[in-house]
Amino acid sequence: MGLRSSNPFTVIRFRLFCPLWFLFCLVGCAGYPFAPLQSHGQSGGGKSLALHYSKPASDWMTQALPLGNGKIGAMVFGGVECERLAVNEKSLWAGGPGEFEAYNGGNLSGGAEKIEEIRNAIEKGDYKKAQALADTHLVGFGAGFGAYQALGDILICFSHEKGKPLNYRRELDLNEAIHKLSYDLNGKHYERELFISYPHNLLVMHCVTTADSLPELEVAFQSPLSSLNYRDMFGSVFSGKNLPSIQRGRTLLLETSLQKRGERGTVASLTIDGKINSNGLAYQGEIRLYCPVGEIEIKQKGDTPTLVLKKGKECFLFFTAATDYTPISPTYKGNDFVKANALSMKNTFLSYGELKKRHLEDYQTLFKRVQFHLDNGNPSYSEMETDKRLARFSKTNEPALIELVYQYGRYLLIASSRSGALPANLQGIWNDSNVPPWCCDYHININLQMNYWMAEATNLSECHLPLLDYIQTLVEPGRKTVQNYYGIDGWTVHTMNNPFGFTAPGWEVGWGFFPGGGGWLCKHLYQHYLYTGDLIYLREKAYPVMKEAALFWLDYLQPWKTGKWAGYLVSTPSFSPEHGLFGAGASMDHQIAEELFADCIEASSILKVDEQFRSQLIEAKAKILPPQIGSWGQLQEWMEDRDDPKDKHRHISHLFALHPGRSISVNKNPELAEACKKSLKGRGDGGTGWSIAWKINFWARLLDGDHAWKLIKNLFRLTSQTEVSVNSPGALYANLLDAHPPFQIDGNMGVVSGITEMLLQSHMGKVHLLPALPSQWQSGSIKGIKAEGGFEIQMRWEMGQLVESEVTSLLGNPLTLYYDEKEISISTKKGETIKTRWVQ
Ligand code: FUC
Repeated sequence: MGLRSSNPFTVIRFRLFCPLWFLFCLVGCAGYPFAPLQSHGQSGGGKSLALHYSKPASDWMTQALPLGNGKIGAMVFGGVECERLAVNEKSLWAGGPGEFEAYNGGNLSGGAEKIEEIRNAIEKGDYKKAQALADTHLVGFGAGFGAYQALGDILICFSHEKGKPLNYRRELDLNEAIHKLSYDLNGKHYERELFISYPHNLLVMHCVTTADSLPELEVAFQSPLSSLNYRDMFGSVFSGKNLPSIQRGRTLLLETSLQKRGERGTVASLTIDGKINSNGLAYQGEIRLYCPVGEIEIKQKGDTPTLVLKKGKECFLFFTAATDYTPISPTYKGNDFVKANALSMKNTFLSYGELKKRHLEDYQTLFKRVQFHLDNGNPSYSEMETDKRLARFSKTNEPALIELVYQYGRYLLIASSRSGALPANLQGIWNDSNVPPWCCDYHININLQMNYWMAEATNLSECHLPLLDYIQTLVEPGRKTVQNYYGIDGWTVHTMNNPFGFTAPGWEVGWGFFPGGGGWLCKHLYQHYLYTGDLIYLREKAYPVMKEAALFWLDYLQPWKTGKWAGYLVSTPSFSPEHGLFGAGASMDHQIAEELFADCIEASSILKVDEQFRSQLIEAKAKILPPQIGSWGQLQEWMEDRDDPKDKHRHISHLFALHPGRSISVNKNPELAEACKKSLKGRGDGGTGWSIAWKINFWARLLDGDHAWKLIKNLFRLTSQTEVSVNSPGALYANLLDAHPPFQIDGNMGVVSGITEMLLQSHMGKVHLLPALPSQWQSGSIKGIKAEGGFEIQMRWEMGQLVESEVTSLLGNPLTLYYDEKEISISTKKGETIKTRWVQ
């Protein structure tokens, strides 16, 4: 332990748990009144972190509010007469081997035999021939791709006496992950609380009133699982097939019982079960209603069995659901969902207080790790309805709304990505359709990765695990795919993926051809190690998968034979994601391969394994065609200088090396960073939700906070456009969900990553504090974000200047702190906190 003091800043270091008197001495010796960092506002701690509205939602996508525990999701409408809870179970997927007997992850045979011919045609410049061959041989077979399915709606209808509800408020409290609703009617007060507990795997709702009793209420379940679920994606390949429709969800009624934990009361259940007809995936959901005082009757209302509560003073509603899906090939079935539900339902015998307490402990352990406060001199309007705040943002630049959207992104990741379930899909976990946009799948040419960019940096490493586990399940099908299409070893996954191991290219080259998916996903595996330092994980889980992805690229890259690039390793065939052209040398492929090789070289040295393989990677890496600067100073998207300066395409794949990659940076290779800037300027400041979010990350990496802020302003606009469009500008809905449009959750997660990158970057081996602080954010503080190497950071800035920072070393790694051209390098001990005063 020591104290070093140097101008123009002061570093104070101490071990956690060191005696207080010693701390005082250190602070005193340094001669600075070292005020403890404060979070100033309430982000992560106070009441204002809530979305709230004065009327019920009337639209699923734009107004209802999301709750989830990673497995079960619900969109809450908050109706006074009828509450609608649109519920989801994350593994409820149509498609897979159960739907299409010959299903094999989409692989169409023949590619491997043709790959040489395709490569030769490309090298000779015969793109027409190459494309024609690819259209037949490098496409996947979409039958059995399936789609994520909506489970249904729990409808809770109250027979209120006539009257106008007053003081209505529905709110999603991010500090508690609880939906709260209250209103008055004829002088009586009514309240509902709703949450979805991860530890209990249970949706829990509590209704209470100051009236003598609740109005009679009816609970029923409606499911869309009765229509044709078969998705004819983009009208291609399998139109006209006559697949059977889904079986109607069967609803069973269980007997009411009179006991709950020895208390008086009535309990009744509705069980919904069925099979998706197309693939036989079995599902079951159970609603349980409990009232300590009152009666519950079961009625058949037409087709619909209904629970009716009479004279209840308060009531509790519980829901859980599961399917027989498992992530294991070849059947992807076998989960004992009935048993799983029975176990979850046992938790209904806990008291409401106990359920809520455990839920809060679990959620807040994750959520409250980060506190964020901004001050730009403008007031906060947290008492104003959320959509109104958003509508005014262009004028108010309201800092508290930025904090809210930031913490909402973290909330959404916690709600949609927890261990033991699939990763967050295009809509996280929420979906109201059986033919959702893009099948609500896993898109691996940007979207899935963007969902997780912020996981480690915003201290939600646990929420990263569903993705990391999922990547493991892609290796085996991904091996078959690369053998099948390219005749080589290793593994990869292309543009679109479902939970049944669809790793083949999509069924049209124009969007489906992208061999870089596997290599890109490996960034996440390695990143988890960089933040956690978990060597066992690196050795046993991450590195073997990274190595096999690198094997794929070692064979896939080809020595170019002709012209000025002769001798370089080039990706062929290649296709810059969703932008083309079908040919050779899409820069993104090269950057993915180069970074994967770099990560494998680093990882194998850390693990002290594979020396020979490492040399092979070092040699190959040096030969990969490096990024090129084109005629208008741009970073070329392809090996040929084809970029159009007027092109506004939403994918900016050729800047991968800038973000999420690390091989281009302002300090390391400024000329390439400058070229990235040109490319970005060309693409403009618009784009779909995720595209804007990516641009925020890019500008942060270019250390231009003011430009990043411009993009934030472009995203923080209120929209209600729900139709699918790749040309409409992205924005936010009234419920702050990101509008691609339509709703796509990547933009919510991507903006959190972007804001974090503006405040902290650590991908270049240094902990760079406030690398891209916009002039708008004059003062503020952030606490609990993390840097590579295992550091937890807290800092405060005023008048655009970093005032002080506290870095806690979690792993005892050496630390280099960097701010405004000042650098401090020190060794650290595990648990030690380094306080630095940056302003005299
Ligand atoms: C990619 C994007 C689209 C959309 C889809 C889900 O293909 O090009 O804009 O986000 O994923």
